[in-house]
Amino acid sequence: MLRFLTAGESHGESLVAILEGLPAGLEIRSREIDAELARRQKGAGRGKRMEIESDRVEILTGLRAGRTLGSPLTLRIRNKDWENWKEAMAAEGSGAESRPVTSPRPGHVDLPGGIKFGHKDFRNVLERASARETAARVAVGAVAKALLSRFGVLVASQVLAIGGSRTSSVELVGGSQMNQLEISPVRTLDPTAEKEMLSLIEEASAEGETLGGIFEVRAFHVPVGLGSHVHWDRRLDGDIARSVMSIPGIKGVQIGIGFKGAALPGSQVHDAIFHDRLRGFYRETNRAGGVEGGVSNGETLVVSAAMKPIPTLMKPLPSVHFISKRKAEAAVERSDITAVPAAAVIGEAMVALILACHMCEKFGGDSMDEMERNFRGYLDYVKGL
Ligand code: EPS
Repeated sequence: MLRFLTAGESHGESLVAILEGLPAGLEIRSREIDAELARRQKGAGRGKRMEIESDRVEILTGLRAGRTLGSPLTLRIRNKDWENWKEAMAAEGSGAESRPVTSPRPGHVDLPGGIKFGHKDFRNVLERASARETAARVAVGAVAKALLSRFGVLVASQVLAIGGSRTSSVELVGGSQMNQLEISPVRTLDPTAEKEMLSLIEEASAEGETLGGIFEVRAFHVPVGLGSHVHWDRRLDGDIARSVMSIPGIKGVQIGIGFKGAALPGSQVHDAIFHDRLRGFYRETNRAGGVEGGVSNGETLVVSAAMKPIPTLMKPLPSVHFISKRKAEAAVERSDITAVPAAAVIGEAMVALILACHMCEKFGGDSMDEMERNFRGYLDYVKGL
């Protein structure tokens, strides 16, 4: 079983991730992880923090001569901003009294988290709740992508909407689109929507507002048969929904046409089945988004997610001072105007991790060689059908 944990506070010394369950012999390159970290840092609408950080991974355990040992892989990303927070965030001493946060932000975990954990200073909540943590997820996601690429599985993403601006549907199929997406400041293939999104972000910035949006993650060449229909917690769609929903700010996740399908008759929702000698079983449509009954069906996996606007508003909403109970404006912390392009990259990481998890479960093996043998045997079986 592949599993991971992250640790670290937004303005603490470092973020750390431990990924356990990787087969031995997988080649990992730190520069490939760094490239993914840089993709997460990009995008119009990011705040000043991204100007401070230039995230780099250090691989502390689990790797020898560039290949996994089968032991836990530990990754560290240092926070450059730590220099400015050494006192306030020190593990010991009395510096924690500086920079308190006492008026909870509506939409943020400040208030429920503070009540739950008994904190009177919401900094004790927000330091861990910060989306800074997602840098660690992207680092482990990059390792998951390295594993998937050995089996031909590729994960990509695009932004479909920011604020009220939606792209006209350009189907993401890979190839040269991938470069185009990296160049776009809002990760879109639609130049008209790109302009509109950029001006919405500028307007929001001028008005002290924030913006949400929608992104889509696609995984190409996912083999048929990942996940299972036999029990609720083995379903691929359930795992994907949970992992994408766990990204800060995500309020909805859909697979395939998702919510749209609820209003259509069955004949316009389900994907007719075809077969030919070359392709085996295939579909001409993919409204299911690559999963039927909790099991991948061999078509492209299509997941989209809606992100709410970031709760830190430069023109804050009314709130209440936690101690005095007097009316107060919600706390203002440095933040982003929108982080939808970054969330798309984090979405890729989460989908890659879940797919890697299910690949390890299905094809098992303690080494990459063993896993690849199992995979090839299964593909031969599928081809023979
Ligand atoms: C982020 C780091 C944070 C924020 C943002 C994303 O850094 P700081 O709080 O020091 O500015 O810029 O976090 C949030 C949007 C949030 O809700 O916490 C990052 O590394 O992505």
